[in-house]
Amino acid sequence: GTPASMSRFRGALVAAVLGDCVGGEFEGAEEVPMETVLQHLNGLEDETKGNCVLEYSDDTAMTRCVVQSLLNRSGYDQQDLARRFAKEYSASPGRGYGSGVIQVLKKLASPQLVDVYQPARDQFNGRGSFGNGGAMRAAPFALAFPNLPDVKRFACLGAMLTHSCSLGYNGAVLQAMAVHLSLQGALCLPQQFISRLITEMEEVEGEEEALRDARILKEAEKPFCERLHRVRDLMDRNKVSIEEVISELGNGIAALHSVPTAIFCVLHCLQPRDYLPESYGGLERTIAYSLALGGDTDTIACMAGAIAGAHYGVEAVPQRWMRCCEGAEDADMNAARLHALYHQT
Ligand code: 8NA
Ligand code: MG
Ligand code: MG
Repeated sequence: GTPASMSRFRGALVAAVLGDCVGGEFEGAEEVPMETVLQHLNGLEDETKGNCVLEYSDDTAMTRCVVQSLLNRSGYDQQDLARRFAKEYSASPGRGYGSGVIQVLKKLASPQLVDVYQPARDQFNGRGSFGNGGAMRAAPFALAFPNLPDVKRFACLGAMLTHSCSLGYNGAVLQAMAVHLSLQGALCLPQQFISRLITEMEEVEGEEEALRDARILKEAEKPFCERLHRVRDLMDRNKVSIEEVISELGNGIAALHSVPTAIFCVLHCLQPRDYLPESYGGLERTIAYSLALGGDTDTIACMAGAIAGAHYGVEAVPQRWMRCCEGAEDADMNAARLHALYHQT
């Protein structure tokens, strides 16, 4: 498709929901044989299976808040978004939220709250969360703002409502940038795509807070850059085992151990792989591969889905899979509205 086409917007938002709903089955599992993944995905083809049988989790619940807020406010409004997160959590607390973030969501509900970023700063003895909860809901920022500086700035602020550690919010910046570039067609040149992300993150992680947080947590000087270099090394290799991907990139709930992993899943699945069905297109390969890594499967598949969906477009999303996922229809409609906002601003 052409850069920033409607199909790419719809693909990004719908495939993110799919990744979350389909990935929920394996969340937290240590080992997920590919055979089990393919069985699960085959089951979605069953005509007798009811519509929306796979429920979405916190990833989609919070993404929907971001989408609704951006649309209703025609841009980023921290008060409005904070209120929506709090309201969504109190209406459906059982969506599988991270154990720490729940405290933030409860505090955000208080009408006395003056600074909406304060509850996030109080997390983990003032260090803030480095979980992937900011990154999992970052895609809509890339679908609302056409300019990269806006995408980076608002993805960062939107994440800081719950994640004040730079290893948390910079994961959101990276994820939003990956969706932004994919939307422009940048995945047609995978080497340039990853190089561009590294260049951008060099700057982002050169900020004082980022350097300080990395030091405190005993990570590399620029942790996301280091991981992206590993992504580049892995993509240059012909054969890579699942075990190597997990040990090099991770599959956990930290943004650092999941956002570069999601990006790798997309890049690795640009070509057919002999352990994936020949009938699968790139989007199906990406989702299947993300699930086979185990760990935080719903979130890794959700983030990989958003990036891949922006590349392949909505035509690549299997209708049968979409039918099974709660919230996929809504995502499709909202993507069209975000497309209008993006092209108007
Ligand atoms: P969060 O902010 O509670 O972070 C998630 C977890 O990361 C926390 O509960 C801590 O265990 C750990 N953590 C984060 N920051 C720190 C820190 N500074 N020091 C020590 N530990 C820290 O919630 P979130 O919104 O980031 O979480 C998102 C994830 O939780 C998503 O995967 C989502 O699907 C959900 N989830 C994941 C699992 C799983 O097993 N992978 C299970 C249920 C829910
Ligand atoms: Mg989840
Ligand atoms: Mg998860």
